[in-house]
Amino acid sequence: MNKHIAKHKKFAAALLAALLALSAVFLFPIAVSARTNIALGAVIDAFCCEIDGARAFMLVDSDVNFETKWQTEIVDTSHPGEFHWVILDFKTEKTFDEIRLIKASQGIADFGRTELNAGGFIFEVSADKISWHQIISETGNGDEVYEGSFPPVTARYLRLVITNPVQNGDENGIENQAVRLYDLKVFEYTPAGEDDEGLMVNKTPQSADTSDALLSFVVFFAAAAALFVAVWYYGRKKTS
Ligand SMILES: [Ca+2]
Repeated sequence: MNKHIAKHKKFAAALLAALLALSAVFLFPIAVSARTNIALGAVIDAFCCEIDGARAFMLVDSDVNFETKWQTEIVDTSHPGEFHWVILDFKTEKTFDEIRLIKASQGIADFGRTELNAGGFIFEVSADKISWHQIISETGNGDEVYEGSFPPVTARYLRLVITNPVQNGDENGIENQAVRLYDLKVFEYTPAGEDDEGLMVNKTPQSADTSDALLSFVVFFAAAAALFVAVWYYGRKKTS
């Protein structure tokens, strides 16, 4: 066999393997992000507090570019000493196991201002809005996008309590600062092995996640095309 052809065959096989590996890396987040965000269909049942133009419901509107946020007063004189909180009502019992919270520094108006990111917060679930069961409790959390997973829970109501609205605030909430949160996603539990079926039947709008997935696709194909052209050009130069 021609030495050049054999060499190219080997190279093509290696390239194919590399592309497959890249596909796995880029396609995996797409499969994950296609999970149903039940916060999108939920309503804000009650809250404390909000300001004009940054209402509590804007926390769960799933706006693609993180332009809308839930913001509270800096000093809340109407509720002295009280933490800020929101209650989501899924309207029926839902089973979920993951939460994603987009904090201030990821939003359009507060972009990069990490000092405004909530450092302390609690998530609780309830069937009746009377007795609450804590599923997440964070203090001193420095994430710009917080992702929390937990064993699947089934509940109709989810309460988010902000114990420290900023990075350097008082964990007891005494030093009352403004809450600034752009988005909250709650992912419905998908039993293992049913992912593919879930993808097929999931018709819930997933605006932000779908655009992320699309971007991943575009980046992947651009990178693959660039790599292919570079290899082709290199091979051509070598054989000529
Ligand atoms: Ca929003």
